[in-house]
Amino acid sequence: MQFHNFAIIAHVDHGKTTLVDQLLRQSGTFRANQQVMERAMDSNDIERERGITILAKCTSVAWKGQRLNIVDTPGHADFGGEVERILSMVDGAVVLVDAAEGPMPQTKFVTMKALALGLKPIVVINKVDRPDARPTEVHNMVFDLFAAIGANDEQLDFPTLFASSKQGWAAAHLDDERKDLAPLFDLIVRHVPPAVGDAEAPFAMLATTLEYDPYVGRVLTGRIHAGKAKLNMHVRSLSPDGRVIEHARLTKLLAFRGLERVAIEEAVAGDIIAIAGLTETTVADTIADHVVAAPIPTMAIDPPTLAMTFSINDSPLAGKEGDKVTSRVIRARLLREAEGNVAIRVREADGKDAFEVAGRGELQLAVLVETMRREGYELSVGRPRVIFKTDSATGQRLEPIEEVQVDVDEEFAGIVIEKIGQRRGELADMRPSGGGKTRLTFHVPTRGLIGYHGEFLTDTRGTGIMSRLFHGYAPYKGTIEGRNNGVLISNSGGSAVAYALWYLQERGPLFIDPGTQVYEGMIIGEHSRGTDLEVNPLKEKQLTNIRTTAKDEAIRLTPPRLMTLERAMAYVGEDELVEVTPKSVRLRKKLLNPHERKRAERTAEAEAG
Ligand SMILES: Nc1nc2c(ncn2[C@@H]2O[C@H](COP(=O)(O)OP(=O)(O)OP(=O)(O)O)[C@@H](O)[C@H]2O)c(=O)[nH]1
Ligand SMILES: [Mg+2]
Repeated sequence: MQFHNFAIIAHVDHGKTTLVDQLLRQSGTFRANQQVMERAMDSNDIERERGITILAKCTSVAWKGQRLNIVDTPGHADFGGEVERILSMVDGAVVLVDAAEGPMPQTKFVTMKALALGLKPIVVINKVDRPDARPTEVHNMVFDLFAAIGANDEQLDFPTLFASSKQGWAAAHLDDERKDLAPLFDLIVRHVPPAVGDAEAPFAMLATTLEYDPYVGRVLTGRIHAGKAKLNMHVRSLSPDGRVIEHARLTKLLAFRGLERVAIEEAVAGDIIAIAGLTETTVADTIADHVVAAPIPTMAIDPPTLAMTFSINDSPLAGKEGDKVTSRVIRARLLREAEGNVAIRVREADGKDAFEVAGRGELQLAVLVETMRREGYELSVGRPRVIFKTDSATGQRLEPIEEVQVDVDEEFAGIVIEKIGQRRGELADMRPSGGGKTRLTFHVPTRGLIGYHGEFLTDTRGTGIMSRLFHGYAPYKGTIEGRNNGVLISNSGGSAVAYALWYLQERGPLFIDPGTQVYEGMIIGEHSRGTDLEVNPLKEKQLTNIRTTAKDEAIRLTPPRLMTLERAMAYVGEDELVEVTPKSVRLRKKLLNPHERKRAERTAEAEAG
C-alpha cells in the first residue's frame, strides 16, 4: 500500500475542516449509523465555541486501495506556527480558496511556505455555492498570487478543482456534474507523490506535534522517515543539534483512522503515526534506532512578536474560584505549553512569581489564558506588548509590522483609513473588490493593532473583514496614542449596590452589575474624562429616605459593558492587570492601595522630570 500525505491549507474560514468532514464521509470512514458533528476534527471546546481550528490534526482515509494521510491545519495567522512545521511532514498540499473572498493574507503565507518546501499544490476554489462566488476571477487571482510569490513553472502549472465542501462535491470545470468528491480523491492520488522512505533502513521519525493523553501520557505525532516502528522497540531520541535526549521503549503505536486512533503493532516509512513511551522528547526531536547518529533536519520557526506577563492572582478575591493558584503550578503549566506549542516561548520575568509568555498574537495568548482558566487556574495578566529588536548595524530600535488586509463597504473605507492612520499604519493599496466593497491593504505596527479589532467591527457595523499577517521588522514608528479615558476605581470592598451604580453611571460606562464582588483598587468602569477617579460602588441609600423604596425598585441601570477576556486584555493600561479565574474576568490596578499608587506616580514623575 502507498501513502499519500498532504495538508489542507488556507486562510481562516475558507472551509478546510468542512472539507475533511466530507473526505471522511465519502471515503466510507464512518459507520452507516454513526452520528457525526459538523467540523468533527475541531474537537476541543474552544475550537467548537469559536468555530476555528487551533491545533493541526491528522486523520487518514482509504481510497481505492491507497492510504491518504490528511492534516487539517489552522487558518488563523496566530496559529500559523503550526502550519510551517506540519508542511515538512507531507508531500502535498491542497490550497483552499474561498470563491467569493479570493486569496487572503494567510493564503499567501501558507502557500509561500508550501512552495518554498518544493511542494506542488492542488488548488481548490471552494464555496462555489455561495451566491457571491466569482470562481473564474478567483482562479486567475490565485494564478497571479502563485506567480507573485515565486512559484516555479511546475508549481505554476497547478491543477485546479471547483468545489463546495459544504455540499460535498468537486469538479474540474464549472459546468461539470456536481456529484461528489471523487474528482478530488483521484487528483490527490495522482498528484501527491506517494511517500518514499526506505522501509529496510534503521528506524527514524521526526516528532512534529506533541500532546498529553490522560491514559498513555506524552503522545508524539510525526512521519516515519525511514525503517519500521514496532511495538515495544527500543529507541533513543536526538535533539535538533544531535544531543541524545533519552533512551526509551515505544509502548504504544497509534494509527489515525477517521476520528479515531487505533493501536497497531507496526508501521513503515512514509506513514504518519503517533507514538507513546517517551517522556522527555518533544517537537522537532528525532526518534530513532540506536545506530542513527544524526537528527533529521528541521526548519526554524518565525519568532514570536507579542509578549504578555502572567503572574499569580494576588487580589483580595484570589483563590476563591480556582484551585490552581500558586506560581509553581502556573510555571509548570506554561513550560508544558511551550514544549508542545512551537510558537510559544516562556521565560521567568523580572518580578516575583511572574512569567513572560511570548506568542504570535493576541488571539493565541487569549486562547492560552482561556484554556488555563478552564483547567482551574487563577492568574493575573498584563497588557500584551510587542517584542522590539535592535538593528545590529545601526543600533536603531525595530518593531514588528503587519500586513493588514481589510474588505469593507465603500462607505466605511474613510473611517478605517483614519483609524489605522492614527495607529501609524500606512495605506499600501486600495482597490474595489466587487459588490460595492473596497479592499484596503496597510502596513501597521503590531503595537497599533492591539485591541483594534473590536473597534473595527463597531466602525464597520460588523460588516468588515480584517486579516493580518506578520510582515517584518521596521524602524520604530513613534508613539501611538493609547486609551484616552481614565477609569473608575473602587475605593472599598464588598458587593456592589444598584443605588450606587445608578449614580456612578453618569461618570462613564460601568463594567459591573449590581451584586458583583468588588475590592479596593478594582476597576469598575471607564471615566468619561482623561483621569482616574476613585468611587464608592457600595454606598447604600440613606435610611431616612425609606419612603421612596418603591421608586428604588425602579432603578434602571444602563446595561454594563461586561469585559470578555480579549476585550479586557486589550483595554488595560501599563499600570493595570486583568484578573482571570475560572468564573470571572476582573480589571484592577496593579497597586490596589491609592497611597501606593500616588507614591509610584510621584516616583515616575521625578524620574521623568
Ligand atoms: N457556503 C459554503 N460555506 C462553507 C463551505 N465550506 C465551509 N463553509 C462554511 O464556512 C465556515 C468555516 O468553515 P470551516 O470548515 O470551519 O473553515 P476552516 O478553513 O476549517 O477554518 P479555520 O480552521 O478556522 O481556518 C463554516 O461556517 C462552514 O459551514 C462551502 O463550500 N460553502
Ligand atoms: Mg478548520
